[in-house]
Amino acid sequence: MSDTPDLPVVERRRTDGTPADRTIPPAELDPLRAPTDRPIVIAANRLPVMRTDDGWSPSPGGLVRALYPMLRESGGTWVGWTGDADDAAEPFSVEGVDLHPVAVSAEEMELYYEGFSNDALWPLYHDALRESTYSGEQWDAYQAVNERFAIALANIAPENSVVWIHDYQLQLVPAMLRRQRPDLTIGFFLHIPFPPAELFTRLPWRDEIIQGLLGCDLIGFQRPKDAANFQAAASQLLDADTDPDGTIRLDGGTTIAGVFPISIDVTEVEEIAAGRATRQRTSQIRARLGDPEVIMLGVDRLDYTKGIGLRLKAFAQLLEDERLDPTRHVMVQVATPTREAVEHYQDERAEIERLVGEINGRFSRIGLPVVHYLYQTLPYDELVALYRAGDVMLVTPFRDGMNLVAKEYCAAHIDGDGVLVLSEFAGAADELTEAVQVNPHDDRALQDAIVEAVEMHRHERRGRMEGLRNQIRKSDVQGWAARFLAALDATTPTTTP
Ligand code: ADQ
Repeated sequence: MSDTPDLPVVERRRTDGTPADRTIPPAELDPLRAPTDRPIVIAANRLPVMRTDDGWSPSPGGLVRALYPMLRESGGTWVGWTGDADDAAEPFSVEGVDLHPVAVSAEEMELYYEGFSNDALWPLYHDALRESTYSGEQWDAYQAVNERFAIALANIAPENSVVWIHDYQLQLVPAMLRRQRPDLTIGFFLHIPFPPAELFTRLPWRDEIIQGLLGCDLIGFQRPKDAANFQAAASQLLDADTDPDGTIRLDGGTTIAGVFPISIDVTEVEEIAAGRATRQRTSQIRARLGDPEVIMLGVDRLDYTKGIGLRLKAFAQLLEDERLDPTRHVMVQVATPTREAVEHYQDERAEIERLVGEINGRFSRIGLPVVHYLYQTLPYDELVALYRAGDVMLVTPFRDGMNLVAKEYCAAHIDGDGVLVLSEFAGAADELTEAVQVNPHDDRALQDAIVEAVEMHRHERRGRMEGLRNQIRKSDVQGWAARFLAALDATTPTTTP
């Protein structure tokens, strides 16, 4: 776990982005200690562990690394699904943290997870980039699984403990839990955007979702705009009272909508990046790519929100127009397999693979493809070596809650070089203002941004990267978790809605 000496004051912000008056002094936010004396219980769709040959081990990733030590210290528990259908495992413990599995059947996996969560909510919450499927059967499964999580939490959360629920799969749990356990302090963090009311109101079960979330004392969002959208929906749909400081009042209950932009484990990435094995691997990657002048890099889950196809088209157009040269400029696109059972994802993969084939067919030379495409999940140290090898990182989502890849790239560039091209529609754009920011819907602007990044003078590149790295160092994932939990601890439990 990383140390964060300059941990900022808690970011309980107003919905317009300015800090609210209720702040937690930095002294209370030691990231090595749990920021509350009360036991912490986390609920997320997935448990933070993976099956290995010897049993279970903690999953990789900054979020798990940030929360695990806090849970261990507070004697807390993590409630979630193992990821396997019909897996009714008994509670167990991994590295001192109690884990409480919630069973999800194969049918529920299809209806609650692939269906309602990933084929109704996910596209709707991302600017309705794809048509959502609204099905009563999927909604019933979503309610049933949320109820199961709420019952599990009600049974295991110690009296007056702090419960922190994560993400769009579990939005009904707060109110369901509040009804059973008014003694608990309940928080929720939404990792993805909250849509504007014009879009959100399309959802047939819009009132139920807002009521579900208003069971919380504190809801954390990535960006001020997400918190403002939620407040607007609560006011418009349920006639809730809302204050500019994020307070929402309804039926005697009070919920705060706050802004807590998530981050990464900066120290971990820097340590991997500085290792000798990574340096060697970075040189090897460059050599394998034919020692090009500029390596452009994309790293994403293969999701239609991430703008991968658009980026490939921009690259192809630049080659076509001879603004880029296939003998000097190459692109590496790593795409993690994800949600492969959902049709929109199958279509997206087919389109990306068609584009890669088309571009390579046209511009590659024997033994030297111009686009190197990996449809694989890579080990983290390999990813960091790739980040280091990347001269220009292309992060061009149409809409993204935050985008951790943008932050990981900057943290990995301990050499102080490299250029980040970043979509204005990623949450990270609020903080990473030294990136070359672009509207990815504007194809010419995207092409110009890529050329600007490729041709940027070394002095400017280094100046911008310094700014980006300073920004990221100011707020890592440990600080994020500590700020959220401290703010949650400071709230007063609401009354039953
Ligand atoms: P995601 O949509 O999954 O997360 P992102 O924030 O970019 O998006 O995180 C992806 C993570 O996966 C990164 O940590 C990255 O290292 C890893 N990854 C990507 N491709 C990989 C590959 N090929 N091999 C191995 N690892 C890979 C959701 C929201 C985001 C929000 C996060 C956290 O959609 O907007 O930033 O949650 O809140």
